[in-house]
Amino acid sequence: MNLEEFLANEKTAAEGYRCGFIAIVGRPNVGKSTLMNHLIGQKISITSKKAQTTRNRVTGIYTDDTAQFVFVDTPGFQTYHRNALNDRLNLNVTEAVSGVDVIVFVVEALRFSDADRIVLKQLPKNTPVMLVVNKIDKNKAKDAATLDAFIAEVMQEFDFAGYEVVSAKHGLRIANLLAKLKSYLPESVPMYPEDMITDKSSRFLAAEIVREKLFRYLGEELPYAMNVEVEKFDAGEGIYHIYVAVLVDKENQKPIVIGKGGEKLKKISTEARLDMEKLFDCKIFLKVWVKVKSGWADDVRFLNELGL
Ligand SMILES: Nc1nc2c(ncn2[C@@H]2O[C@H](COP(=O)(O)OP(=O)(O)OP(=O)(O)O)[C@@H](O)[C@H]2O)c(=O)[nH]1
Ligand SMILES: [Mg+2]
Repeated sequence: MNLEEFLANEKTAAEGYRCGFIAIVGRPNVGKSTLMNHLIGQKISITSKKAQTTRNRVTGIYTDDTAQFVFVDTPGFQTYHRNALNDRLNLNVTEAVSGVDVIVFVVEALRFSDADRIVLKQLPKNTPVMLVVNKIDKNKAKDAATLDAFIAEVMQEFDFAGYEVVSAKHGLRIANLLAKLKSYLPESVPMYPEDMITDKSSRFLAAEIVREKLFRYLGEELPYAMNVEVEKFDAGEGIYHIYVAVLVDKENQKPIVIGKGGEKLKKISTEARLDMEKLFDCKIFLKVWVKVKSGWADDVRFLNELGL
């Protein structure tokens, strides 16, 4: 940083610029990743109809003239099926909430259950928690009295700092939520460059995009038994060459991913390539293939290698 930039930063701090961390937590499938993508205005965290789409913490950064918001999207807290992968996911959540300035606890409108309660129990006592009721676009949530009664009920469950209602998917009331969250951020100069939207590498984002397509185009159970490894990532001038292996647990899962005449795999890789072209803003050469690696979800050493 040169002197001029340093002085400019000093000035913004003096004028009450804010910057801080916000963790987004909640049970699987309430819309945490969709919400983060809309809060930062870019799709960097993958989403799907299936629970437990998010496996890693993903940081999304939103910067405007008055504040920098550093969001941490977390995996949905897993309350059953114990294995090394799920233990790791839960650890990711508890680590992500420690040391943030404010926590966004997401629930689905008109749905509150023990799975939500268990997440609340994991939260630290000394950090403000904002209740965010998502999916207010759903038909039953459109009745104001019903929604108000639901909010009053959930507010009893925890000492929330406040609440907001949103529809992440339709981008409704996102600005209101941002304004409320801003008041919890400490005065500080921005921590990241203003054009930075995530601290994750392009390599990680590429793997996530392929994983999203597996979640979207394969049956109910299979995506959970899979992972994705980027074997080569060449960021060339105007074109990236990306080589991705899909790891399945058993030999008989391989043909399901590949599909008849390779159709399924082709669809997955075409969709992934289009998303990558949008995100990286350049041409993409993408090769995806399937590899068998048994027992990976219970192999702690392998989870470390994958950075999970
Ligand atoms: N109708 C409606 N659907 C939504 C809304 N927000 C998210 N969804 C849908 O809910 C599903 C789950 O969304 P995700 O963002 O993947 O949920 P998540 O909480 O990150 O899920 P995990 O990462 O699996 O814990 C997807 O099908 C979304 O399209 C919303 O505001 N309205
Ligand atoms: Mg998610």
